[in-house]
Amino acid sequence: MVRITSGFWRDRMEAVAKKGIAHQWKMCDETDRLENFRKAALGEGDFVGRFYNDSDVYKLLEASLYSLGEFEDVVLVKRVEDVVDLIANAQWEDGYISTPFTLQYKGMRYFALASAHELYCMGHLLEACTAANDLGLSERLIQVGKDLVDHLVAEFGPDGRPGYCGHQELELALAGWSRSTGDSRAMELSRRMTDLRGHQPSPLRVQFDEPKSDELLKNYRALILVDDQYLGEYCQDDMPLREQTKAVGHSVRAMYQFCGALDGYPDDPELISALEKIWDNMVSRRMFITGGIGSAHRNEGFSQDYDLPNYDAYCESCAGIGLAMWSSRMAQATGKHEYMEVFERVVLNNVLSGISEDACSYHYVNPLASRGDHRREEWFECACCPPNLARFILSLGRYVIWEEGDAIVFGVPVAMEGEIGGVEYTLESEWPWEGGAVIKGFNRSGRKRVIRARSWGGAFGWTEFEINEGAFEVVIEGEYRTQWTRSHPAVVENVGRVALMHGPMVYCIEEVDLGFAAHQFSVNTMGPIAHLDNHRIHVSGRIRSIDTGLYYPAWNESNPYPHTTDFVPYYQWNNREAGSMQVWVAED
Ligand code: FUB
Ligand code: ZN
Repeated sequence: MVRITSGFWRDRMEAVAKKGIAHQWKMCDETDRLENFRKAALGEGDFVGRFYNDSDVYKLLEASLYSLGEFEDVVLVKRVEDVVDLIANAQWEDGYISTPFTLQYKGMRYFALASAHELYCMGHLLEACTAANDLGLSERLIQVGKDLVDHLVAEFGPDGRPGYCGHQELELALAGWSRSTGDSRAMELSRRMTDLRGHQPSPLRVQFDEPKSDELLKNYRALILVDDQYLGEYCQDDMPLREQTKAVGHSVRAMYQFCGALDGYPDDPELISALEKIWDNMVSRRMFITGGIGSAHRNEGFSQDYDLPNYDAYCESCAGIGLAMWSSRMAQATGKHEYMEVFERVVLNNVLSGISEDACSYHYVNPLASRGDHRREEWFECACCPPNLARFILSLGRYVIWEEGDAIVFGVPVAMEGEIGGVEYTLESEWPWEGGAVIKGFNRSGRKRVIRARSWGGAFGWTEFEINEGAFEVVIEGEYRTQWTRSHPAVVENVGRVALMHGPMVYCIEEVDLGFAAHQFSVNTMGPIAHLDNHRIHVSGRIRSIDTGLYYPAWNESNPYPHTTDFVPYYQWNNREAGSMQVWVAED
């Protein structure tokens, strides 16, 4: 049990719990996402929306359960009961559930595993069922989960057909359900789906030859087939995961796949070694400074090494959440602290940029530069990100503390309290603005234990303290550095530019502070910097504002216009009036 108690993250949780969730349920109502379930229960009416709209309801239900585990809210209790009824009524006798396939594509269950998202949606439903089981809430939803797993095992288990979804998700959901309920069939099915993926002929590929699947697959041909040949890289179905060395394809799919595989095989050295290779490729060549991943809009995913375009970055909020989920699992599987550094980076920058201060508007993509035309929106036609942000923010505690042998590992110094392995603890900190933390508590485990925490700030790595039985208190020293950062020269867009970081926080400049377009400011990295009370950082530089002509001789740059401005934390951008923004700023 972990409770985030105060400070920065607690504020984010409260915004989501008190405003964001109600707003998102309203949007689900207004966009027929809930109506689809009502119609499916009756078996009549037109399905409205995209294949995967059911998943938005499931993710929001999961977020609502986390919220109820922490905040009292009678209106939300009623909402959850109603939604669970809708879902239970739309579930078939045999446990199958999908509103588009109940209403529109009748008789076509599993005809298009690559595109139809049935199993992806069921995976999100199963995660909500797992949350209900973990929190002891909603027997009815837990029963939905049991029936669903019975169906999945019958259909795709050892006595069923080989199959898995074009969009990974079910693998991690099955493993989570198994952990929560002890149902080993779910874990076996999760492993089976991971193991089958990437071997040819793929069960996804053969359906492209079926004329009756055409209608369902048509929008995915261009993504998955190249010259009419099945390559499968888009959905990581081109080779077995254990042979993969690079991060490829659709980035959310990739992240969920890595999570599901690790959940199934947390101690498998061959799998971990493959994931470490993919990780190295990704963090050294394919990840933005914000922890964002996915450089290309075309496939919502990875492209080539060092292709990290600032204005056109995709960096989907869901991909950032997926990377955070994978990072924490990698840290737990390997014991290496580097993974939690990426966790902090992606969560504090890419993920939090996805949600407004009031938690009621969202970025789907999170670029590192903007001309002023990119704004948060209150919802999207493809609305995977808003409910994913809500559930992640409310469940951060699941990713930041764990046991490893005798050690209690604190992966991130978020202010929290709880009990783990017989050790009660309270962590106090000023995270994410300052390194350092005080951890105190009471060891009732009956043996000596180790408190292991990252030495946040100056030096990286783990710091360890042995604690005896009884009361303990340890102080972790840490001081965040403020530093100008450059990128590898192979990243063409960043040549001659610098980014400002304070600890794990990436900063940016915005037109609303500058009074002119952000790309016209160049910064003096040798000049003084001042930390302001509101976490801004004040710097000096000059304005590149030229009133000559379109072109002019370089020696004639006679107008240096000194100027000072504030950098603001990147995650806060776009919370004020529209305007341009830059993370990578020209160096004077
Ligand atoms: O396909 C379902 C979700 O919608 C994906 O994860 C996102 O990238 C978006 O395409
Ligand atoms: Zn998304």
